[in-house]
Amino acid sequence: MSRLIISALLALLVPLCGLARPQDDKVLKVSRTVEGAEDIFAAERQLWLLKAEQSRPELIKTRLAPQRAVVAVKDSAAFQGWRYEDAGDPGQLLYKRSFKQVKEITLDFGTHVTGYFSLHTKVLDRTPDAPVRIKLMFGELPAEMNIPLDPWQGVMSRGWMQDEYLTFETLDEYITLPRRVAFRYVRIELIGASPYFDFAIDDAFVTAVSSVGEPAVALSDDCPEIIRRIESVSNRTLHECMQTVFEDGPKRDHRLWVGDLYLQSLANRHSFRNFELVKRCLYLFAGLSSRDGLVMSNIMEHPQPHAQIGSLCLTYSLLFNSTLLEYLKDTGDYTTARELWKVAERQTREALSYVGEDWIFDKDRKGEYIWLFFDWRDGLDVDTAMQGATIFALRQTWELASLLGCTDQVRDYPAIAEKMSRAARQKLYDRKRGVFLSGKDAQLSVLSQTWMIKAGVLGAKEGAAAIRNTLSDGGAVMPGTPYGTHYLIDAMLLCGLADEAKAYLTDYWGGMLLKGADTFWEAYDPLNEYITPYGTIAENSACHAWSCTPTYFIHEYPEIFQK
Ligand code: RAM
Repeated sequence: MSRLIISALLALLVPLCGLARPQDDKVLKVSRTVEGAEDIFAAERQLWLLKAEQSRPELIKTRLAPQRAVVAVKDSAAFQGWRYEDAGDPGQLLYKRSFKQVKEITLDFGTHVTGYFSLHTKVLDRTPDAPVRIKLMFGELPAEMNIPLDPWQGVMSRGWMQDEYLTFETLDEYITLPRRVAFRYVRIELIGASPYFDFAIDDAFVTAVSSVGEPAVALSDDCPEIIRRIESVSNRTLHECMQTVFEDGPKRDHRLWVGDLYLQSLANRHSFRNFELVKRCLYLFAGLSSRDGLVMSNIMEHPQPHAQIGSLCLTYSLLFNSTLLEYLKDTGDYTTARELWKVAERQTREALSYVGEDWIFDKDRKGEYIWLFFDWRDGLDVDTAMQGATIFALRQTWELASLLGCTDQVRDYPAIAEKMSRAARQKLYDRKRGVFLSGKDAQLSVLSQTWMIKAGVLGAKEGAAAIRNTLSDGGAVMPGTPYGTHYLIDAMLLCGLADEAKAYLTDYWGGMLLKGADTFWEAYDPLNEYITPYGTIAENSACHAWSCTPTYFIHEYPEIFQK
């Protein structure tokens, strides 16, 4: 199929799904040519990468067995149309039987696991005279396991799907799949075996990996049950994403993103408290920043740590500063914060280069596209949110400088933040409606309000009104992911909307629980189960870093959530 036809199909598909496509032309156009530019951190890079390496954790390995065998049931009342029913004990249904008779079986590990899958074969009768081939399909959710994958509808690689063929040249031994998989269910199908001998699959397990074990923080005894369950699933989500970096998702994309890291570091404070891993990630971002000093949006670790070429996202670069600030508050590690201060200062300086004489952030100021990510919701206008995010970054960077005693380097930040706030109120705030609007079409969105509240442009009273006015307006653009929803809860709490924040969090994340979540999802809209930024729900990640933050809210505000 030609690229043109694929694009046309996607253009039709995406509005139905309600989320924008992450790998569309805009994102790929972000690449800037800075090869010729002076490498401003040339003197420090290697040391930063060495420090990152020194903080690399050993993974904890745990052997886990499947809990039961299951059968798939197509059911329009189930989440995304599929559910599993209990079929019995794998010991009876699989390990003791000829696999030539079993032919196909699905095993359920009872919860989300990330690791290396092994199985053992045993000759039951006569001599193996030919290789055996099986197909494995790993999945996080029932629908992903059961909807047809081909012809492929996804906008990202078909390679992310966790289906694999295994060929046994010899039997009576263990074989381990080299690929790390993230799943709850695995389907094993017989593809080919010789008629002249028989065999069984008489053991199956996963060697689960994570850099953390159990959470180090407990809930109060009288904490409501629903909050307890939400906290536990949030912690499981974070546990699975905490590998040798904070990954965004162990199924997809297996990598470190700045925006995800910021939220993970907040949740980590109240769960696993592994600050060494946060430190490693900060040094990786610093060491792998562009030659002109910008923090790249994401980093892959293998074969050696490297940033995704050209993938720059200014909203994420700025969150490097907030992550560093929170890290310093959590650890008191002034050495790291002092070393990385110059990286932080470089990010806000970049944002300021987009601020016009009218003190408004202008994404078109340099005549080239910049990626400003706030959520995957299709059609979201980000102009006003970016004004807020810039002011927030200036204030956070000022706070960092104050702690480090180097405010002289950013002396003008408080005044600029004030001027930008005043300009925002004059130009972007609709006083009559009591809300911020965004872009040429004066779009009303939740995220415009939340970022203005985070920036301190709206105080508690006006902020609370802006949130209520927006949520009660049926036409407002809502976040389509737990990432955007995190900032809504955050803003509600900043404005004193404690009851609303608790109700919203319980409803949103509790809604995923009701639909069967063992870990929280990358994309979720209570009104649309099929929401996806990727053209197919099969490509969504069902254990996604940025959805783990209820654990942060629940512990950061115990008097609100744990009573
Ligand atoms: C997706 C990933 C990741 C996120 C980026 C912006 O590709 O889910 O978590 O940070 O988008």
